Amino acid sequence: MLTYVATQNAGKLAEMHAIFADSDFALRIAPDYRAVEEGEVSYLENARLKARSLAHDLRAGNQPGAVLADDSGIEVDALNGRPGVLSARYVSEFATWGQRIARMINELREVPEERRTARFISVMVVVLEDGREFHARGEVLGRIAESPYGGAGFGYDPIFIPNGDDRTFAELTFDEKNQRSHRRHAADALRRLLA
Ligand code: ITT
Repeated sequence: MLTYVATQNAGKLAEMHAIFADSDFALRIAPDYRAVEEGEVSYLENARLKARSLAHDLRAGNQPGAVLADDSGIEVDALNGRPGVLSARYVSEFATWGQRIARMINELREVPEERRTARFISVMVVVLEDGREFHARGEVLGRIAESPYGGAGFGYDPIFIPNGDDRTFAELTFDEKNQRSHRRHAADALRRLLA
């Protein structure tokens, strides 16, 4: 099924390509995808906004194809679940990743290891060609490192250590991250739903 991905995040796009590689979804980039104004309420609402916006533009141009969107974030227990839905806007929409990671490490500087628990969440929405929509959620539990490690991945990967490992997501290989990430779990759930 020809499926356009509604994202401007190259890291996400690469992961989604790999995760859906052996599925019925033939993912394509959507060169005309324009970022939408995201809300502050839920991942689902934001993923729907992205998917519906691109689906609308494709239909307006008489282009066939389904649309897939991901909205994701990191929730830190010691920060009462922040930054969550606002993860891309933590510090500010225009901050660098160095600044966001430095702020998070600073916010958690007094927090001992056992209370540095966190989770990554991904909610994916697919809009099929006939307009039907499906969504699924995935999460991965872990904790926030005391300093950044590793050069792979993107975003918060250098400070997220998944449970069962002592390496950050940025120290895992691309394939290792894709086998256990929130995005993998959301994609698997979506595929089960559509099967
Ligand atoms: P699109 O909306 O265009 O897809 P975005 O980067 O704005 O791209 P989100 O609105 O879903 O994406 O924001 C998610 C934020 O959480 C963003 O800052 C990501 O870098 C971060 N994030 C999500 N998944 C991540 C992952 O696997 N590793 C590291 N950071 C991640």
